[in-house]
Amino acid sequence: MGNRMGYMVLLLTGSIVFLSSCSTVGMHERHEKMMAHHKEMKMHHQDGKMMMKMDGKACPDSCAMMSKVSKAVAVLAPTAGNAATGIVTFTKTDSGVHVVAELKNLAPGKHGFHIHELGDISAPDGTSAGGHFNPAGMSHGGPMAGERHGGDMGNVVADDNGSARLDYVDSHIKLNGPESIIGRGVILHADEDDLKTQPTGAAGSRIASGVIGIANPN
Ligand SMILES: [Cu+2]
Repeated sequence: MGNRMGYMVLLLTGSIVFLSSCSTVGMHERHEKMMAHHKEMKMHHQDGKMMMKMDGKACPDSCAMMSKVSKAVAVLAPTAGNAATGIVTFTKTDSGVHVVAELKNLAPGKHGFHIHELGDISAPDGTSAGGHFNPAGMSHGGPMAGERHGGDMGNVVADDNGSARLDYVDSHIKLNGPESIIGRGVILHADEDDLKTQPTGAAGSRIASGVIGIANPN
C-alpha cells in the first residue's frame, strides 16, 4: 500500500509538471503516453490487488503458482512401526500423466497404492490423509478401469528384496485445474488392493505416506 501511495504521488507530481509545460506537440504526445501508462497501472491495481498477466489474461498473484504444472513429486516416508520408503513422480505427457514409483523395504507381494484426499500426513498411522482422492465422485476401481477414483493407482508389486517399481501412464490423474493432485497425499498400504471392495479396496493399514508437490520440470 505504501509503495502504491508513493507511486500515485510521484505520478500526480509528474502530471502537473507535464500539464504546465505541454506547449509543443512533442511534449503533448509524451504527456498522452504518460497518461495512458497511468491508466494501465490503475487497471493493474484494481480492487487493491496487484494484478499480473498470464497467457495474455489478467489474473491474481496466486495463479502464477497454479498454472502449467508439468511435473509433480511425492517422497514417501514410513508410518509408525514401518520401514517402507520411496519416491513417486507424476509427469505430464500427451497421452496422460506418466506415473513412476520406486519403493523399497516392503514385504514381498502386492500393496495398494493410492492418491488420498488430503496432504496431511501428520497422524503416525497415516489416517489423517483421509480417503481416496475422488474428485469425480466415482466408485473405487483399478487404474485402467473407466469407473475409478481419481487416486486409484492399483497395486505395486514388491520383489523378494522388498523393492517395487510402478511405471504406467494414467488417464485420470490431473496436474492442473480443480481436480489437480497437487497438495494431496500418496499412501502405500500393507495389503493388496482387490480393486473392487468399496471404497478402500481392502488394502489394509497405511505403511508409508507422502505429499504431492510441484517438481522442477527439467
Ligand atoms: Cu489408499
